[in-house]
Amino acid sequence: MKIKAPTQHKKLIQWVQEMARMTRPEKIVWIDGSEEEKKKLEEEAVQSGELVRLNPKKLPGCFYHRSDPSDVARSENLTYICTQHKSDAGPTNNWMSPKEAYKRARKIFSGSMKGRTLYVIPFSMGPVGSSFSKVGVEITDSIYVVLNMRIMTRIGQPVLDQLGSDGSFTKCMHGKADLNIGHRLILHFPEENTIWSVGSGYGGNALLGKKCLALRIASYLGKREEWMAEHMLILGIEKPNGQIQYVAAAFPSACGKTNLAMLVPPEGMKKKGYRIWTVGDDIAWMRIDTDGGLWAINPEAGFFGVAPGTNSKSNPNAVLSIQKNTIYTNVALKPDGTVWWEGADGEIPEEALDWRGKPWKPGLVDEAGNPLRGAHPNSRFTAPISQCPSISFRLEQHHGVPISAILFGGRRARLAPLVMESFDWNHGVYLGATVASEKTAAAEGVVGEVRRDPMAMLPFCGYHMGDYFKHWMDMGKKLEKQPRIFHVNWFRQDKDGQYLWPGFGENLRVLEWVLNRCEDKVAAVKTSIGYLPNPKDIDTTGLSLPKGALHELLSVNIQDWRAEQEEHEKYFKQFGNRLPTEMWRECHSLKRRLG
Ligand code: GTP
Ligand code: SPV
Ligand code: MN
Repeated sequence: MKIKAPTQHKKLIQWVQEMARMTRPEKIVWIDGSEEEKKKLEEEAVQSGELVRLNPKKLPGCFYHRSDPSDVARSENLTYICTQHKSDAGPTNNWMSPKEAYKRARKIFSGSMKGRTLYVIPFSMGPVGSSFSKVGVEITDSIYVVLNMRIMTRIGQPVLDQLGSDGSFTKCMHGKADLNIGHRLILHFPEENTIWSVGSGYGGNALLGKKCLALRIASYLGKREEWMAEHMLILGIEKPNGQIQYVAAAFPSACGKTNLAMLVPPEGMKKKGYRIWTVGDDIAWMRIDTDGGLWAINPEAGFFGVAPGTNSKSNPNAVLSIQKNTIYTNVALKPDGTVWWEGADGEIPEEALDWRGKPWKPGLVDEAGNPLRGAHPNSRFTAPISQCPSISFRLEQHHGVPISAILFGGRRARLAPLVMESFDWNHGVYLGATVASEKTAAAEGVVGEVRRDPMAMLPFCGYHMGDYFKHWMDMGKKLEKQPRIFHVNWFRQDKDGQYLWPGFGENLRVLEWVLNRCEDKVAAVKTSIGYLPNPKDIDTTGLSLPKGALHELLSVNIQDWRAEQEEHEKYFKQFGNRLPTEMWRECHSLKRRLG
């Protein structure tokens, strides 16, 4: 197929031709990123039923999409790292040889775009032209993907201009094929800077700039080029004295990054003078600058956030961000052309269409007697970060923001205290490496199961996890000004299964302690697992915690931690001699401290 292309980049044109030969589309469209193009695509998707236009008075510029019921979360068991040597993918990734991977995917891709349009989306992760940024080009046959990429990344002609005639880019090949789970593969070729994803239309499987490029491929590049690609939110905390300090935090999927990134300070802390600036809610790219400190950008331009539980109380800034120009996926659709999900503002609708398109009303149950949900638990909104009231004025700065503290955390009903500080960088890396969390709906599988999720990167690290830990240790050595590392847990429960900590905006109370520690303003209690706060140093003014809750939140049960340490040891064994010795040292020191 001869193609007309708005670029002189020979390799790019050749690649598009090659992919078109394989998939046989009816036509090829280069995405320029213009408003007219957006309107046209929206119109076409509404005509075909791929999108529903929502009530233009109540939700202007908003659209609704349902993905296939078997395609509503990341498919981790169909996600592969395809390196020449199996050992380079490590024990925590699925591996396939590049040869086998291309062969299998080519079979599915072959002729799969017949009668469809092939879109070419040039995109930049990070501000166009920043030395931090990376360019990708995604090919897709999904308008939904184009419109989502338009929100989530910077796309179109400026990116092609930046690429010039021979700039390097990540080849991101995506096709829906027949959306059959048996014909689904999400393949990464870090050694060839290439991604092939076929058979899924769901976010993390199909918006290839996000997890595939910005984490799996980028983590590999980061190791090679001495920087870090992490599953982290970034937020600025403006203190009463007007100074803003930036914190990056890694929590597993659906464990509170979006919420923390745009939290609203509780009344008392607002009065004290605290204010929050949102830089990013999911991904951080970090590098060491000439000042010897760690600097971060958010490579994304939008939020792909969890809808259920989002309301004006839990996350007012998210609610304000999604009133216009937002794509809603797999939530419930109300008769008035607006949307609803479990835990949304307002009344529960008397009737709606659920995330599968079936008539729904409150009180329906499935065969097992469980309540039927209107929205899928992993239903999402896609909204431009520019619509967030707390957006940081430094978002577009090519330099990023300096990071003072790094937080790790997961969902732990027991064991992990509300907050603790590591003894030093290496111990902090250990806290990150041993993060465990109860599984959420963001990935297919059994919800609630506890699994280890090192640095919240288990599904996203593009190479051997042991080498990844080593990279963290090495970065620590190179940093003259190391951020302090902390571990937090907003999800500890009492005997009756009630959360002990109110969470959400109140988490700023914990962040205040974190910043005070960074500035050596408060002392801490040295325990066998790390530095814990003196209860009096967590500001609980205006908070009505159940009696004894703070004490319990900050308690360390030595018996339980001994058992936990044994689990760490077992977990680490799988990494063999690629686990850095420093990590074993941390593990054994913990054992010694626990006595
Ligand atoms: P991904 O987009 O999947 O990476 O997830 P995320 O880490 O951004 O998760 P998000 O902030 O969307 O939170 C997901 C769920 O956690 C929602 O149901 C929230 O209501 C809940 N949640 C967030 N913060 C807190 C908290 O501080 N306490 C409690 N109890 N729940 C929280
Ligand atoms: C996550 O699962 O961590 C997400 C959503 O942020 S997805 O883009 O599907 O990966
Ligand atoms: Mn995520």
